[in-house]
Order: sequence, then C-alpha cells, then structure tokens
Amino acid sequence: MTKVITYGTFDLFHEGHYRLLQRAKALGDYLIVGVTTEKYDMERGKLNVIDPLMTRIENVRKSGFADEIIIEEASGQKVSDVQKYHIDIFTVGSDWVGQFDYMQNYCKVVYIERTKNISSTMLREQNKQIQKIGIIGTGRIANRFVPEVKLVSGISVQGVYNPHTESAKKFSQNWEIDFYEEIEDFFKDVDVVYVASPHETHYDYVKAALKHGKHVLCEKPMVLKKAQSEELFAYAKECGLILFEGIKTAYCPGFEKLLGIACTGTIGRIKYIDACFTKLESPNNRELTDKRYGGSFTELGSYCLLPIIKLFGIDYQDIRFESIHDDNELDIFTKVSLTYQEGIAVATCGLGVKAEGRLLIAGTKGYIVVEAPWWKTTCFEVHYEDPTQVDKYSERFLGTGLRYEIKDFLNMINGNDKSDFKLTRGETVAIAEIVEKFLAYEGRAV
Ligand code: C2G
Repeated sequence: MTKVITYGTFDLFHEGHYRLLQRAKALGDYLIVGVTTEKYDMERGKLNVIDPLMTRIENVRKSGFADEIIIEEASGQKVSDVQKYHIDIFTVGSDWVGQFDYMQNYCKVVYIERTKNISSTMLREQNKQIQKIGIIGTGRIANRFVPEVKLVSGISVQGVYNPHTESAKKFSQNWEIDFYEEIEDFFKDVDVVYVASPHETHYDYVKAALKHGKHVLCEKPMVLKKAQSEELFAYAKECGLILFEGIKTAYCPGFEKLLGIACTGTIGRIKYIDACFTKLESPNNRELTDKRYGGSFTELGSYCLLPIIKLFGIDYQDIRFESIHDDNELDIFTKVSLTYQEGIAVATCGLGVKAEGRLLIAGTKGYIVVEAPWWKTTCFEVHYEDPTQVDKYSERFLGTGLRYEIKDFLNMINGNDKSDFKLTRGETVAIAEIVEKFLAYEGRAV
C-alpha cells in the first residue's frame, strides 16, 4: 500500500484545494491530509485565515479524498509525520516547488501543478469571496509580491500584465499564473489590481483600474503630484473602490507598535525625528539612470517621510531640500528638513551614499532608536536620561513584509476594516505633495 501525505490550510475551500487532494490521492492508495492549526499558521506567517480549523477539516473530509486527517501544529512536524506514518510520498502544490526538497531524505517528494484560475464560484454561494489579484509590472517588487500573496488567505494571484508581452509571459511561467497581451482581458479576469510598474506609469494604470471597477493597491510613490493623488482618491471614492498606497512599513506590526509607544507619552512630547534610509544602488539601474523620475528621494523618500508624517502630521510650517548629485544630475543623497509647530524633523535618504540608516524619535523624557532596517521594523529601544534604564521591544517582520499591506488591503475590500488609519489618504497626498515640491526644487517638475 502506497501512503501519501499532504498539508495545507485549506481555507475558503476551492477548486485548487479540491484538485490538489484529488491528485494527491491518485499518487497512492492511502492519503493523509494535515490541516494547519491557527497557531501554526500564525507561527509560519500565514495571515488572514477566515475559516476555523473545524470548518477547514470538515471541508477536507467532504472532498472524499482523505483517508485520514491530522492537524499540523508545529514546524518540523512534516518530518516526524513521514516517519511516524511510514509515508512513501510527500506532496504539495507546485507553488512550493523547491521548499520541501529536504523531505527527499525521508520519502519521495512530488510537487503537483498548482491550479490557476480558481473561479471561487463555489465560495460566492457560501458568501465567502476569494479576491483574484492581477499584477501590472514584472520587476523586482512584483516578484516579491507573488510569494507574499500565497501567505494571505482569501486572495489569489490570477495573472500579470506588462506592455512588454515577453516579460509578462516569462513572469507568468515563473509563477504559474496567466499573462495577458491585452489589458482589457486582464481587467476582465481580475477582481483587484496591484500596480508595480515604474513610478511614472502609476497614475494611468491606477486610473484605468478604477475605471474598470477594480480596487487598487499601488506601489510607492503612488504618484508624484499632489493633484493627481487627490484626483485618484476622489475618483476611487466616487466609484466606491479602495485605493491603497503600498508603503509596506506602514502596515507592519513592528512599526505599528513603535508608533503606539511613541504616542503614549513614554518619551514625553516628541520634539525631533530623524529618519535615514540609504541603499547603495548600481549606477546602471533605473533608479540612477532615469533622469526624470530617478534619484534617491523619489525611491526612498516615502519611507523616511512616513514616521515624520505619522507622528508630526501633515501641517509642517516649512520644508527645505538639500541634495548631492551625480553626473546624471540625479540626487545620490538628499536631506529634507521640516519645521513643525511642535518640533523639527529631518529625512535623509541615499542610493549613492552609505549612512547608518537609523530612525530616531526624540522627546522631552527620552528617545526611541530603531536601527536599520527600521523600515522593516523588528527591534527598537527606548532610552531615558538614566543610561541604565533601557526598554527593549521586538516584533516579527515576516518574509518581505508585503503580506501585511495585502492583508489590510483585503480586509478593507471585504469590509472587515473600516479605517485606513495605518496610512490615510491625507498622508499619501501629503507625501505626493512633498515629492512634487522636491522635483520642482530639482528643476524636474513633472
Ligand atoms: N493549491 C493549489 N492550487 C491553488 C491553491 C492552492 O494547488 N490555486 C494547493 C497548495 O499548493 C497546497 C494546497 O493546495 O498544496 C493547500 O493550499 P493552502 O491551503 O494555501 O496551504 P499552504 O499555505 O499552501 O500550505 O504546511 C502547509 C503547507 O506548506 C501548504
């Protein structure tokens, strides 16, 4: 008797799960299915699981393919299960290809082709919808986005669009999703859109997606002009659609904890904020060759402005820019100084100059310091006048952190969250205004 085992969350049970179980069963004579517990999903960073464990177990049972159902509640359990149950074949969907090769030391490993195009019609009857997301753009961030979507339940990557069809085709093959030569076909097949194309194309794609009735998550900086930002948000509101700017730091648990502690008077009244983010970029990359939209501030400025705007707000009294330029006249290092009624702030960012990359929030009773990469907030410390008194905090930052904004975007769409408090449209508009002022200062008015 050939014994097969597979594992999954099986949340919002759909055709992809059904086909996986059907084909797993066909690999042998006896199929064991491990259903993940909420605790294990939290531990491995699978967010937004909707159905309780018993519902997910019941849905697997009802499929009729499982001869035995167990629960998966800890990392490493797969190895002991394979030995405990004398398993011949471990199988999982091909979206995991390579991740479980280590199991070959214990049994045969088979990756079953992932099901594209799950229609989730079955779910609509149960009034539980899986959002099918389409990606516009095939660059680095788009490649980071796909694996992060897999770890958020209730959303599935449907396909990708890029005007350079070859690039879209290659991306789709790599991620086992569909690609579209015509953007109209793309819009027909998706429920929501993630815009991850070059900065200057964001406005047109966001507008088009909204026009097609799609909720939009757009990479930062969403747009480079205040008026465009205001127009897109007004249009989204008019259409009853959700529009999010994806500054991932704003949505991650560590940054939320940091803001919470900074705002509770722990360090007194906040008087000074210094946010620095540097990342040495290859001089041949778009960021340092695109003379209109490239440079450090358009690339990294959103991150550095985020803590300043979240803590001091959007009503600064004065703003000043100073930049160091390379031979392309692009800013390889930029310092932005903002004056508020209650304090002062400095944002520095650089693609061609390496600095500490630290976030400092100074108050009348103490200060908070977050070392680089503070934009992927995990650990931070609160210091006081007494140098022996230091409060340390930490929070996990899972994967590339995009799953947090995806979860919040999804929850807004599904009506579970009512407030965009983590990054409000007013804050997004204020960031666009500062970027626009910077480009005007540089003589690159868009
Ligand atoms: N699956 C699929 N096609 C889809 C969606 C999912 O074939 N469109 C497969 C997945 O590859 C997985 C199984 O269905 O093999 C269950 O998917 P999930 O419930 O999303 O579980 P997952 O997070 O993939 O966990 O320890 C758990 C395993 O790592 C799998």
